Amino acid sequence: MNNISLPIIFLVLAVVVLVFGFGVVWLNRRKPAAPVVQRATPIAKAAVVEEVAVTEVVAVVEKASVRDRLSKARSAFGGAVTSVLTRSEISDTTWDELEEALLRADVGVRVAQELMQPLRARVKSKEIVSPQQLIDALRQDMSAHLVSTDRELRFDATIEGPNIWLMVGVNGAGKTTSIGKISAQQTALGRTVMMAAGDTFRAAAGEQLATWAERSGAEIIRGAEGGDPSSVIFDAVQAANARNIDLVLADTAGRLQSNTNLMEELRKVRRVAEKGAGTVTEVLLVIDATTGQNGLSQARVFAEATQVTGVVLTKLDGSAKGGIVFAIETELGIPIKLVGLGETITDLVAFNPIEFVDALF
Ligand SMILES: Nc1nc2c(ncn2[C@@H]2O[C@H](COP(=O)(O)OP(=O)(O)O)[C@@H](O)[C@H]2O)c(=O)[nH]1
Ligand SMILES: [Mg+2]
Repeated sequence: MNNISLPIIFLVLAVVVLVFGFGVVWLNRRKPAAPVVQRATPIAKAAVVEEVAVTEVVAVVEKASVRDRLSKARSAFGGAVTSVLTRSEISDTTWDELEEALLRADVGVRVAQELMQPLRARVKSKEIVSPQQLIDALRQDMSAHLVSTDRELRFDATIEGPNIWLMVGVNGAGKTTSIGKISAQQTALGRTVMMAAGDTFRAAAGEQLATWAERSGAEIIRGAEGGDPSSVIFDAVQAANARNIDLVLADTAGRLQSNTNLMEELRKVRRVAEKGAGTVTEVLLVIDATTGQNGLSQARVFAEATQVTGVVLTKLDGSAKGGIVFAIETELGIPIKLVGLGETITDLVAFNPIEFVDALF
């Protein structure tokens, strides 16, 4: 062996080791995704047979993602928390930073005050002395603000005819997408679902809903473009009743909330929906979390018109303004029932306040 070939052998060995190393890393990163992808499909096609398995998969997907998906909300709020914790004592700056972070997260002025005032008192009385104690107390108080609400989706198996869940909200909030996700979850629970394409304002809305019906294994009734939304929903309820279907998920149009006609139309939709065999057991207001405090004024208008029973807060994955949760629950007393964390069929989870608050810190 001469002097030149030895370094070359080392070089070749180094390359082999590197390639092998990258290969192992690459394979490991691919592996966890595989079972989810393979088993996501049966939600639609064999819901009853795969009932348990599918529910499990959905649960796994949820668990893994909530904290990750809230990274944007955390980056807005967590920066202040870190800054408070790096100081050795609680100062004026501490209060300023926390209050600013709460307002930036869009909890609203009232809730920010409700959170800050008791903490100031506890610091004054020396019950709380360190920044760490202050942050821990804030986290607890934030969770406490959100407890004792009934977040269960109301499904009454004892009523005659199908349960009707109405989806309301402004355009683009995520109504149609959320119906698709809810349908998949309810189908996985063993319930049969009929969708009602009550957004007759645009033809594309019916198409979009039909795609979700197919994906989630639901049936669908559609009306003509520009047709009367109430009659589409009425027809869907009648059809569901005739076929013994458990649940009607009714989509509605959502032009701007300042449009009073929309509110009248929604009142009518609700009235007509119950004229036949079914009962409206949920009116879910869909709010886009990225709209912040604006979502609160929407909630007010819709709640007055339609007796909203719960909120679906969508796009929390892309929002730094998750604090709207506090404003909606404390100022309007409407429970957040579901949160949207992305655009795919599994990206909707039951709202868990403790998990939510923890994800902000
Ligand atoms: N990132 C994200 N996008 C969402 C979520 N929910 C809905 N969207 C998207 O928001 C847009 C509007 O949704 P759509 O259901 O058509 O709203 P609608 O007008 O209220 O029916 C679509 O592009 C959806 O994919 C969510 O939870 N996260
Ligand atoms: Mg829609």
